[in-house]
Amino acid sequence: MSRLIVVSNRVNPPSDQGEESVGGLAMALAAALREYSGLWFGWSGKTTPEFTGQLNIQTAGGVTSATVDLEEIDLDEYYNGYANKTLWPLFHYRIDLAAFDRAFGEGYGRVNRRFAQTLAPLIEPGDVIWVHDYHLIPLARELRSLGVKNRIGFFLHIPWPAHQVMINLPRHRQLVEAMFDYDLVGFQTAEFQQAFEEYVLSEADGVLVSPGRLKGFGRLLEVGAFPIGLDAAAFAGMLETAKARRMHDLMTACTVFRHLIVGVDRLDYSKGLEERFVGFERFLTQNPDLRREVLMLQIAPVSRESVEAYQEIRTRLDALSGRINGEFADVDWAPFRYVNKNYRRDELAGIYRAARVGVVTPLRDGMNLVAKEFVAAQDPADPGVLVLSRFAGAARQMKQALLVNPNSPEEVADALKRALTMEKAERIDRWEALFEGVTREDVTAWRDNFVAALTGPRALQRPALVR
Ligand code: ADQ
Repeated sequence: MSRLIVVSNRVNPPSDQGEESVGGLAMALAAALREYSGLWFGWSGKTTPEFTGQLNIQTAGGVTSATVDLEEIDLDEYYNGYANKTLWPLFHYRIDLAAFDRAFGEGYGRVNRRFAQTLAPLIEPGDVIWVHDYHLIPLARELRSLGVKNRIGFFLHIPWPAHQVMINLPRHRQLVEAMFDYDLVGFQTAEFQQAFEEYVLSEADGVLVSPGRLKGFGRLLEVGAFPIGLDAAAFAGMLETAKARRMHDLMTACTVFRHLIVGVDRLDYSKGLEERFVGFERFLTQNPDLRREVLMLQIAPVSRESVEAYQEIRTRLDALSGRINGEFADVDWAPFRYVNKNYRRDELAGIYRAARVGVVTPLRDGMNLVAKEFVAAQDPADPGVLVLSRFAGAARQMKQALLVNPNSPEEVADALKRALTMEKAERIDRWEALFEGVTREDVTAWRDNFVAALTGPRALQRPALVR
C-alpha cells in the first residue's frame, strides 16, 4: 500500500501548536496518515460563492490535508439538509424528525460528486481510500464512475437502522446500492452489520455468501464490525497535565461531602438528555436521604444550531434544568449544574476523574466515546461507576457498566442510586474489567483492524467481482 487517503466531511488534523483539544478520532486518523504518508481530504469548513474545486493543501502536525470550500446551498442541502435533517434522525430512529426533501437528496448527490471530481486527480495507483460516515455514502460510486479502481473502504460511525426503519427513506435502494461500490463496509457493532445484511437480503435479492461476504444488487461486498475505541493511553496520560489536575481539584472542591455525577454530550436529541434529566429528578424525589449528597453536572455544548429540532431541544432542556433546581435547591445548595460550554480534552479528563458516577444514556448511539473516556480517567484505587444505555454501541463491549433503558426514568433513577451506594470492592471489580477492554480495544486497534481488512488478502479482488 503506497498511501492512505482518509475522506471525511470535515478535516481536523492536529495542529503543530498542541493536540489536547483534538478528538481521539482525529488523533488516530492523523497517526495512521503519518504512518502511511497519507492525505486527509474533505470540506474546509468555509463557503465560497461558486464552487471551483480549488484545493487548499497544507501540512501540519505531520499530516497533509487537502480541503475544498463549498457553496452556501451545498451546506443547506447536503450538510444541514440530507446529512443532518434526513439521515441522522432516521438512522437514530427519529422518523418523526426526519425531513424528506428532494432538494436535500440532490444537494447530497451533488456534493459527493464534487468531492469525487476534486479528489480523483489526487489518487495514485496503489493508494487505499478510507471514507467516513453518513455524509459520504455515495462517494465510492462517484469515484468509480470516474474510473478509480483502488480499494475503497467505508466506515459508518452512527447506527445502521432496522430494515423497517430504513425503508422510510425515499430512494433507500439507491443509497444502499451505492454502498456496493466499496470493497469493505464497516459498522460499529455486529448488530448494525446484521441490520444491514437483513436489508440487503430482503430488498436486494441478497445472499450471505459466507460470514462477512454479502451478495446484493448482483454484486459482492465485504462487511464487518469494527467497534471504534479510544486513544486510551493518551487520554489517561492527560490526567497528569496541569489543566487536568486543576479541573480535578476544582470539581473536588465543589463537591466536598458530596458525590459528583457527570454527563458529557453534544447537545443532540439522540443523547437522551431530557430522559436523563427526568431520571435524575426521579432519583431526587425517591431518595430524600441522598439528595444533599450529590451534584449532577451535565456538560452539553450546543451543536447544529441552525437545525430547528436542535433549537427546540435546547429550549426544553433549559426549562427542565430550571425546574429541577427550582424544585430541590436550597439557599446553600443546588443539585444540578447544566453547562453549554466546550472543554479541552485534558480538562474533561480531570472532571471525569473527580466523578463518582458517569451517566451516558443515549437513546441510540453508534458507539459513544464518552463512556470509554470516563472509564479511562478513573482512579484504579477508588473508581467511579458507569451508568450506560443499552442502546449505545458501547454497551456491547462494556457489560460491566450498569446497563439501563434510557427511556425509563425509574431505571435511570435506580441505577444512579445503585452506583452511588456501591461498595468499593464491586466498583473496583467492574472498573478493572471495563478498563482492560477500553485499553485493549483502543482506537489504534480499530484503525489497524479496518485497514488490515481493507488491504489484506481477504479483501475483494475487484477484477474477479461479479459486476
Ligand atoms: P458523537 O455523536 O459526536 O460521534 P461521541 O462518541 O460521544 O459522539 O463523541 C463525542 C466526543 O466529543 C467525545 O470525545 C467527547 O469527549 C467530546 N465532547 C463532548 N462534549 C464535549 C465538551 N463539552 N467539550 C469538549 N469535548 C466534548 C459519532 C457517533 C458516536 C461514535 C463517534 C465515533 O454518534 O456514536 O462513538 O462518532 O465513532
